[in-house]
Amino acid sequence: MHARLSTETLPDLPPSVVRPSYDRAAVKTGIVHLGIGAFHRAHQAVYTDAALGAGDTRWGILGASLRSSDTRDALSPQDGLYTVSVRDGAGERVQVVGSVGKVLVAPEDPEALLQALVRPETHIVSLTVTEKGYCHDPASGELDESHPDVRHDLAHPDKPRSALGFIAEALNRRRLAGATPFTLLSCDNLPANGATLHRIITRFASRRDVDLGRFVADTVHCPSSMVDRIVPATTEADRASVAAAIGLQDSWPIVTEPFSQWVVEDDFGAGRPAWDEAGATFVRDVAPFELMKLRLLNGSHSTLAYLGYLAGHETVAEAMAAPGYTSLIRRMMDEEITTEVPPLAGFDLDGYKASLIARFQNPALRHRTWQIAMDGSQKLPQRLLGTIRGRIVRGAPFERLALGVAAWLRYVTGVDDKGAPIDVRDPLAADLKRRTAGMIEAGALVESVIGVESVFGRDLPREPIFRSTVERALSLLLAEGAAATVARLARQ
Ligand code: CS2
Repeated sequence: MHARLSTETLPDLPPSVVRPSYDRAAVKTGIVHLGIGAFHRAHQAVYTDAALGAGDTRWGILGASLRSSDTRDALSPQDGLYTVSVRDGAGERVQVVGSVGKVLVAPEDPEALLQALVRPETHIVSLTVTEKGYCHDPASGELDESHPDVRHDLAHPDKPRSALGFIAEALNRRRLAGATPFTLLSCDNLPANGATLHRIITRFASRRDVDLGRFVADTVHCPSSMVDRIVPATTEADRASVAAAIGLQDSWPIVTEPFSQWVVEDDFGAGRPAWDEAGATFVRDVAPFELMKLRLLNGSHSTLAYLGYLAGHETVAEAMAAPGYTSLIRRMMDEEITTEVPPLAGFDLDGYKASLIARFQNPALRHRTWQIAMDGSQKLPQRLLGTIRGRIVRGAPFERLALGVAAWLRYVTGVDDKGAPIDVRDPLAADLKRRTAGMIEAGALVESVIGVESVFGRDLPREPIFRSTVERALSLLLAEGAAATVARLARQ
């Protein structure tokens, strides 16, 4: 049995393992991060670790979980230290990251998190709370005022549950104390994530109090950012291999790919770390990068997840190796998505698409299709449906994109191609189950599911070409299964 990774055992790491080069005891907490999951720990925390290493010690991270205690339970005995194992077919690079200090569990003690948010040294509040954490309507991008957490947090402002409730209460306390607000940095895969967060939090705050609403609207900076790194959930096998690599036990290491990208709108009200020195790109307008990434990477990812899962492929790399899948994705990108991605001067789009294919094929990552399939109702609008809208306006075909949508529809019926039940995780799972119960015919299924306005809006159900193309794809999936449908499309 190995000793546990911690400040005390840090010197015992083998020399090949990269570790914090700075004095962690001298680091101040400048960032509170809401939603401290694997993605944050493989991405922003790594950039921040490098910025701390460059000498600016104002930017330590205090992490907060809005739901469960497992990250805190794993990291506290390790003084916040954890391992990042970067893997591809060529090998592994291992790093111990030190930018995260304390982790709070919001439901255990909401007041402790509020106090951390109110401290004047907290200059940035960043978020990875996933799409559903914004309590919004994915099709319109507006606050969902009927959301149970929104209602709860408006009724109990000092005992919030949602990210919005914590942020609004903290901003209110700062406002009443005459202090400046913090910058709010969304790192979730939402289109125009900064502007979207600004709109939602302003609406939420003005529902609490008109003056607070005005304060938020006028003074809070919400830069947009495009985040990219593939980070599968950690497995027991990962824990064992990381322990072997570092000679210490780490309860929650992170496994990820070599690729990492962060494009951030340079609009911080109260300073920021030198994340650019660690490889982040600061730009005036993130929108073209965001659209490119959401549509090409995430659109393909979701399509692979549903078509892969239905056919029995456990991981993305496994699906990519099955007949027709790689060709389907490549042609979907080239023939149906590229026209709907804004041009970026001097950017090598072909190289980008080729690198996506290679990343999906990374044999060293076990990225489960089931993991990506989660929360489809929150993901489809920005990943596939916006692209389809563009194709419809152009009068151009979108068979493969429609197959992605049909595969989601097939997935949420809750039974796979072999008749086995699917554990569908989605905030709308119960509604989707009701809508699909007992239906076996493509036309009826499409009719019923595209009526979900928060996913499809009001416009798509009225487009005959949308209906008929999704219905055709779904008929094939129902009659032949995902594997045969993908193989058939590859031949066409
Ligand atoms: C994935 C993303 O789970 C998912 O929905 O598509 O988490 C994806 O791996 C990241 O956006 C990559 O940057």
